[in-house]
Amino acid sequence: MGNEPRSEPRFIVIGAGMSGILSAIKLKQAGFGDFAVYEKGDRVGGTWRENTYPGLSCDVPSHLYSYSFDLNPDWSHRFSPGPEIEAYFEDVARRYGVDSRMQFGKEVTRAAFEDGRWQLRMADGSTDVGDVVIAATGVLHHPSIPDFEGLDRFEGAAFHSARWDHDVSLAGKRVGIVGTGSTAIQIVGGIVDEVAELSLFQRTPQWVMPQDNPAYSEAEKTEFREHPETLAKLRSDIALLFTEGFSNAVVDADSPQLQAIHDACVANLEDSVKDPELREKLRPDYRAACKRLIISGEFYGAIQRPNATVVTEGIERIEKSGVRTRDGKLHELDVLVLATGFRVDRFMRPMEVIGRNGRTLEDEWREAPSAYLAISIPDFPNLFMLNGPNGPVGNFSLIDVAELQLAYILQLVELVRSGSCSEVSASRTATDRFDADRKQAAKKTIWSSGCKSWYLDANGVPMAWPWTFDRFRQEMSKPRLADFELL
Ligand code: N01
Repeated sequence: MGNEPRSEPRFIVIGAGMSGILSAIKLKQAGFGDFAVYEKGDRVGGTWRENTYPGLSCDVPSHLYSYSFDLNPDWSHRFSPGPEIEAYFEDVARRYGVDSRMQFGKEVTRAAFEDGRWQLRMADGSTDVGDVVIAATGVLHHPSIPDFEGLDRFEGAAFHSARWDHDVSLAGKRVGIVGTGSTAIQIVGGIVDEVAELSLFQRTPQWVMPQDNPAYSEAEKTEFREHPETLAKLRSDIALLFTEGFSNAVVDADSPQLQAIHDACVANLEDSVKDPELREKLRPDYRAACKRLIISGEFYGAIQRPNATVVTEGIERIEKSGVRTRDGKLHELDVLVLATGFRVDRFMRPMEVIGRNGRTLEDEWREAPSAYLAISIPDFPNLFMLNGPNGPVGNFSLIDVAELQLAYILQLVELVRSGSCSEVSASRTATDRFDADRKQAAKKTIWSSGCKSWYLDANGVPMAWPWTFDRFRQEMSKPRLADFELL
């Protein structure tokens, strides 16, 4: 305490996706002029830059999946396609003048807290020093590639869904898709009409929530443009529906809303899938929303096309001409798409992060990644995460989550700027208490109701925020300084 005011702390933002762009805009608006944004890719956009697969869209309504300070009257659909979302982020970064502050092709490989400042090193050998680091590094970022025997011997084209190879034409091809997560389900709808044969390799069936995706008319867009209050009201109406109908439901497995979601999914399956054998193949044996709920008005129609097949036999190995399943059958393929998800426990890693007294993030997260209120880690001062572990990743629009988190972080940083302290990090006691409380609360969530999903950590404990979104909003409104170590 009693430090010199740091009128100009230097910020380093890592990542130029949705939350990195947000950070740059908000830092600029708060008068923090000294910051750099490092991005390993060649442009902004994060997940929307990396995912380009056919059928890509966002399963959060577009008017909710937008920055609160930059609503977009021009969204084409209730759930707009991926390229439109990517264009929105590029446009926001340009209009707010932060794209010029971003350095691309700069992968941060090491961040170490030494002599009261963060020393950064990039893959190209360059370095930088900052007082505050904001890790806007994303969650669903590192592809998870199964170690199928023989994958490297496949003679067709094989790629992960987040590394789509657009040089490979799918027209008239036999295409296999491994996985039945949100990604695979969107891809099925995106390619079934183009390919000759589509085989969906399903390890676990999914509940599918039906959803219309109407286009906004030109008249509606004009109305939104001319009357921003209409647009703001639409957003808050959607937010309320989302909060009450979904966010509050997933954290209370006994809630009537969750039962309503389950019933809607069962009815969707019963009403949409005609062939009883296929219907049973597609029927999960766990509750809806235990895994990330699939939102799709297209999947059941697409998978019932004559050229589509659901393969439920496990994958034995990959051979040069296709996938051999455990029943001995060879499924001959020209293209194999691995829609097998992401390594969600990585967060900032593989970046080497070293906190106070040489403590590494690997040490800190040996058991599982965790962070006080999803933001701060003891002994990693002035390092803050956006959409870090234990946040509401499965509950709400991640844009709202990041906006609330950033406003909270800026309140902490204000302590550094004013000279109240020079180092801020969550205390060990508060972090342990938060961890114990969230693990206890997680027992009541739908994610603990008996299925395997990416929400669970290596010990089978849901990592996501286990309380209501209102509680998250409340927590983010003002830091409880007693929970921080201020030096
Ligand atoms: O990944 P996933 P995803 N053999 O982890 C299967 C977001 N998202 O990319 O269920 C056979 O959900 C695995 O099987 P199982 C959204 O939050 C958002 O689809 O573990 N199969 C599963 O079916 C989503 O939840 C949008 O038995 C294997 C699939 O691969 C998150 O991204 C759009 C296997 C992986 O599913 C991740 O979705 C798309 C193996 N060895 C995605 N390994 C939006 O709309 C894995 N699988 C915003």
